[in-house]
Amino acid sequence: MSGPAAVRPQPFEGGDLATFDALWSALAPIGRDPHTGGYRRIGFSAAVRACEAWFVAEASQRDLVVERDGNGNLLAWWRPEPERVDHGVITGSHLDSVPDGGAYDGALGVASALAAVDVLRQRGVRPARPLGIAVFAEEEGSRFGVACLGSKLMTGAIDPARAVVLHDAEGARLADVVDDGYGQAFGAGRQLGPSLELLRQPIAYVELHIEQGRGLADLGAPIGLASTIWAHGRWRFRFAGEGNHAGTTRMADRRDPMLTYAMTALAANKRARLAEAEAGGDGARATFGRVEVEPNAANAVPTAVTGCLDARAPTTDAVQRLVDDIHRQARDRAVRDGTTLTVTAESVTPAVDFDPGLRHRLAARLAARFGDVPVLATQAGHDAGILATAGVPTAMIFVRNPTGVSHSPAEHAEPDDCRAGVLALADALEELLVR
Ligand code: HGY
Ligand code: MN
Ligand code: MN
Repeated sequence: MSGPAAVRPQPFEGGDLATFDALWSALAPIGRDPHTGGYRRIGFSAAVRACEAWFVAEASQRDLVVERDGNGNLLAWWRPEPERVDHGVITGSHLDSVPDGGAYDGALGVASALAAVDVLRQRGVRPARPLGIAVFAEEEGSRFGVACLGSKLMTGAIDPARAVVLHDAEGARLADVVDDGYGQAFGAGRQLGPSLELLRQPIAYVELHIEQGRGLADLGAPIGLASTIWAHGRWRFRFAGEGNHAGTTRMADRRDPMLTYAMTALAANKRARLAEAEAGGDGARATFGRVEVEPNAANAVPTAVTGCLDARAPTTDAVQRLVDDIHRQARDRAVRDGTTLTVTAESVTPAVDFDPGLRHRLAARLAARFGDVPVLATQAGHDAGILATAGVPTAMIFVRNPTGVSHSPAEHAEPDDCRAGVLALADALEELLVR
């Protein structure tokens, strides 16, 4: 990571903050839990539909033409030359959140894209090519378990036949969601499946996102550019044993899957810490963040425990080695506990290197306003990674997150840094649109 020259972004030029602040204050209340302050914009839910309605209204107010595909993805076009519809530039992000997530993850990129259109118009920029603002569906994979489901369906990175039968915790399948009326919103008559033609051979995709880490805060920089996304994925570890009475079953007679799960969670944490120590701080991540217990009764030894392992590492091979090591230790422990183990890969995303030529071009453009912009790797997955893997030249602009906290109600970005992000995105888009 290189450090920036101490350059303060010029004040929000041309027009005041009203445009970004108005966008943000209209979006912020949607899907926010009054008790926790976190967001419950779960994929394809009423809260996400309300966010999409906000987006469509704001896009329409800006005379952007809104299109949908059959996967729940949205695209709002600014076409200064109506007959010029291809080889445009795409920006945007996602509006769904993890349960009790933060306000900025995804939403900041969508609101900043709309505000960047306002800045470009205030500058009098007349793009030589179309600009599309994308809103990708179910990026968090919080409902159907597959991260970046909308962009993976668009790019063909997941088989629609597998996706359509994915089900949520209540047993509803994606097909049911499409059929329950949401389908009309999917784009009348369009099917789930590859829809990259909707982007019309873009020359670039540039996604602005709050940084999910402290890199920029430690460097004292308001914005940065992304170099790579670590490989990451989710594996379902299902431990099965023998359900029984918590009181009358002797400890020696138990086949308790909770024990095997607990030892596996400890082993996963230890293995990732070891990799982290060996790599001087950035070697691996292993998290069991979601656990389902059957029958989940206080006075019953569980019949089964299913834990979802989120594993991440700089390379695809390193993630596979990490998961294999954890799987082997879990299997050995299951033998000792008399339990059985089934491991299923739910969502796997390879490591991504963003387009260096595009990054250098944008860094040169941003230097005028921000000086030397830091370049950071990220351990968080993004739709930008899916588009990059599909061959679209892709870049990401990060906005400083003072605490680095994300996927939490405490996620935050300072208004000045959000404005800097809008200016950076407008500069980047202008660089790509005017020729
Ligand atoms: O989970 C992630 O890495 C991203 O925030 N969806
Ligand atoms: Mn995100
Ligand atoms: Mn996220």
